[in-house]
Amino acid sequence: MSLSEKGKLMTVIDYSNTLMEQTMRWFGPKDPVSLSNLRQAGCAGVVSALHQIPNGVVWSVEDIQARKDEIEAAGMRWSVVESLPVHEDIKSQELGFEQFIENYKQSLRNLAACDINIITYNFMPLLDWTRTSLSYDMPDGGKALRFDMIDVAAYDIFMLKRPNAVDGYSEDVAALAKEKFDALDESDKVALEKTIVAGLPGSEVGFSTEQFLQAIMVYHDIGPEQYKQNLFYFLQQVCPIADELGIKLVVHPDDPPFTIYGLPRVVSTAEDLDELFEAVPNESNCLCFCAGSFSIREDNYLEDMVRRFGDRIYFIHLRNTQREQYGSFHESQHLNGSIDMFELIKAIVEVSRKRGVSIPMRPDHGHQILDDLDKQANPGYSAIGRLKGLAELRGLELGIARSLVAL
Ligand code: CS2
Ligand code: MN
Repeated sequence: MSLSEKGKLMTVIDYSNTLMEQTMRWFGPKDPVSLSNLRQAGCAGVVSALHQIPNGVVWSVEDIQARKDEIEAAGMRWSVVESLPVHEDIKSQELGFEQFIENYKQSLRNLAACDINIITYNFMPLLDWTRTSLSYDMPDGGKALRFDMIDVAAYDIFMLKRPNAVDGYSEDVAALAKEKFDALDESDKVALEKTIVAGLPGSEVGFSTEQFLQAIMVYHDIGPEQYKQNLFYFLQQVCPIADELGIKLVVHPDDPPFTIYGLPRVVSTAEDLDELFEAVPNESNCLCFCAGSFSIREDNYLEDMVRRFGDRIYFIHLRNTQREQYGSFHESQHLNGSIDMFELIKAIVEVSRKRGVSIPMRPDHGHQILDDLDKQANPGYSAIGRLKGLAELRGLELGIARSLVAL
C-alpha cells in the first residue's frame, strides 16, 4: 500500500462535532430512559433536575453533586438544569413569598458551587405545558401530543364552569365545544381533565376541579400587567446574585403562547422579550429558545427572534408543530411542520459562530414510535422518537454548517 493510500485510510471525518451541544432531558433515576440510552443517541450533555425535591425547597450541594457524578459516570456532563421551578407563591406574590426567593438564591449558589450555570425556569401560572391528548394517532402509526382548542373550551365552559369563560372563545369554537361536551361520557370527562392538568407541577396534581378553578381565579385578580411586574420583581431579586455567580437564568416561553382559562401570559412574543430584557437588563437574564412553543403563533417569526435575541440565548429546544384550525395544534416530525427548520438552524448557526459559543440544544419531545409504543415514559420523552429527532436535527445542522463554510 502506498503512503498516500495509507494516509487516506487514516483520515477521520468526524461528523459528531456539531456547533450546538447535543443533549437530552433525563428525569433522574426513575426515568425509564437510561443515561446509557442518551449516550447511545449521541448526547454529549444531559439536561436534568432534582425532581425528588419539593418545589420551593433549597437544592443542597450534596444532592446536586450526587446527580452530577451520576451523569459524569455515564460519560456525559450535566449541561443545563431544567427546571429549577419558581414556586407558585412567587408568581402570585402570596404572603411570605420572599422566603421562596431566598431559597431560590441559595439553590443558585449551590448549583454554582458545583459548576452548573445554565438554569431553566418558566413563569406560567399553575400549568406548565398544556395538551389535550398525549397519544394522538399520526398517519404513520406513531403517537404525538396534541392541543385541541375545542376540548379546552369544552372543559373550560362546561366542566370548570369558569365565570364568563364563553366570552374568550369565538362563536364557532363555543358551539363546537358544546357539541363535543354533550357527546362525552363520564370516563371521557375524567380522562380529559387528567390530561389537561398533566402539566401541573408535581405538588398540585391532586387538585379537584373546584380547587383548580379557585387557583385560576387568583390569577384573574392579579391580571396580566401586575403578573408581568411579578416576573420582573422576581428577576430583579435573583439576577444580581446570578450575575455574580456567572449563572444564566433562561426563561422557557409560555406553552401554548396565548392565554388559556384567562390566565396571564408574559413570555409569548418578541414584544414580551423586549420588555423583559429592558426591565431587567442584567446579563444573567436570558432565554431558553423553545422553537415549538413560540411556533404556535403565526406572528412569531422564529429566525428573526433568534437573530434579535441571539446574545441572550443559552439553551435551545428544537421541535416542530403543525398549526391547525381554531388555534389547535399537534407536535409534528422534527423537520416537518409550521417551522422551516432549515432557516431556523441556519440562524442559530450564524448566531453561534458570531458569538463563538456552543449552545446546548435538545430535541424537545418526540413521537412515540416503534418499540416505545408498548412502553411507559414521560409524555413526549420516549427514547426512540427523540433519538430520531436528534439525529435528523444534527444532520441538518452539519449540512448547514459545512455549506456555510464552503460558501
Ligand atoms: C418542557 C417544559 O416538556 C416540555 O414541554 O419544554 O416542561 C419546560 O421544561 C418547562 O416549561 C421549563 O420550566
Ligand atoms: Mn420546550
